[in-house]
Amino acid sequence: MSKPDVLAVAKLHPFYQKALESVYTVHDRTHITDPAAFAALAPRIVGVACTGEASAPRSLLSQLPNAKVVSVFGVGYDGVDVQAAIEHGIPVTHTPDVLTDDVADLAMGLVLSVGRTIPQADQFVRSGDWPRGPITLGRKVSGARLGIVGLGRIGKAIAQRASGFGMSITYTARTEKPDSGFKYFPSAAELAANVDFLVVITPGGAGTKHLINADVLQALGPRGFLINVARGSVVDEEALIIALQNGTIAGAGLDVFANEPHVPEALWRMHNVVLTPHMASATTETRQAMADLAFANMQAGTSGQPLRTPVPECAAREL
Ligand code: NAP
Ligand code: 8YV
Repeated sequence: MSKPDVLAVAKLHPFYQKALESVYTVHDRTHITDPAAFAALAPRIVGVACTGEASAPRSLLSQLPNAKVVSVFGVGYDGVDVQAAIEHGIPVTHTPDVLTDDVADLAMGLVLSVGRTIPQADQFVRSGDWPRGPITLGRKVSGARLGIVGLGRIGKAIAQRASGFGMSITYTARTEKPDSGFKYFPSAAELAANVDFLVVITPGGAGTKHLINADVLQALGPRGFLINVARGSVVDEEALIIALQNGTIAGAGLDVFANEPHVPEALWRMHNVVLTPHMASATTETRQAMADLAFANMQAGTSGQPLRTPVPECAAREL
C-alpha cells in the first residue's frame, strides 16, 4: 500500500525528515521546485511539514483541500498564515517547551559573549595578538540589569538563569505578570532605558515587527547591549546597524536576522557584535525532542487523533 503524502515546505531537519519518511511519502518543496507536478499532487497532500522560519502562505494552503494538519518543527510559527489555515479547516501545531532550556541557554551565552567579549578574546589569542598588549576590558555581567522583552516560556527561563548571575530583572510583555515578582515596564523603550542588557524573546510576525526601533536603541544607550534570540523581524535591522556604527548602543548579540541566511556585511565587520546562525535550539537532544513532537503532531493530525500541541489559536477551536 502506498504511503500518504505530506509536503515539506522547507528543508527539514534530518531527524524530522527521517521520522516522516517512515510513514509518509515526503515531497520536498515540490510546490517550489516543480509547480506543474505540484498541481497534480496537491489534492493528495494530507499534511504540511514546516520549520519555524518557513513560509506557509494562504496561496499554498488554499491549494490543499485534503490537508489535515500543518506541523511546525519549532515554537515560532509566524511564517504560517494561521488565519488562512483555520479558514481552510487545517489546524496548526508547533513544538513549545521542549526547546525552552536551549534557547534560554543561548541567550545567556550571548549576554556573556558580548559583555565579556569571549569570541573577540578567542580571536585575540588565535591571531597572536596577546604578546603585543592587553585585551580591552569587558562589561561585568554579574549584578548587571537585564531587561526581557517577552516574558513567556523562554523569557521566564532566561530570567531564572539571569537570577543565578545576581542580575536585576525587569521586563515588558503585552500583559503584566504580577506573579513573576519582576518589575514591569509598559513599553520596550521604557524597559530599555532602565537596563544594561536588553534580551528580545517575543514571537515574530506583524504584531512585533520593528518593536525594537531607533527610539528603543536610543533609550538603551551607549553602555547598553541588545540580544535578539526572537526573530529578525522584531528588530529594525537598519536602525540597529546605524546604532552600532554610531555608538548609540555598546554592542549586540544576534541569533536571528531579517533575511536569513543572509546577514548584512556591515555586521560581519563590527567588533562589538557576536553573530550566531539561528542556532538557539540546535543541540542534538533538543532537535530530537522537537522532531519527536512535530512527528507526533503530524501523525495525530493525519489520523484524526487529538493534537499534542496545537498553536493557541487552534487549541481554542474545533477544526
Ligand atoms: P511564548 O511563551 O508565547 O512567549 C511570548 C512572549 O512574548 C509573551 O510573554 C508575550 O506577551 C510576548 N509578546 C508577544 N507579543 C508582544 C508584543 N507585541 N510586545 C511585547 N511582548 C510581546 O513563546 P516562547 O515559547 O517563549 O517563544 C518565544 C519566541 O521565541 C518564539 O515565538 C520564536 O519566535 C522565538 N524562538 C527563537 C528561537 C531561535 O532559534 N532563535 C528558538 C525558539 C523560539 P504576553 O505574555 O503578554 O502574551
Ligand atoms: C528553530 C525556532 O531554529 O522554535 C523556533 O521558533 O526558530 C527554532 O527552534 C527552527 O524552528 C528550526 O528550523
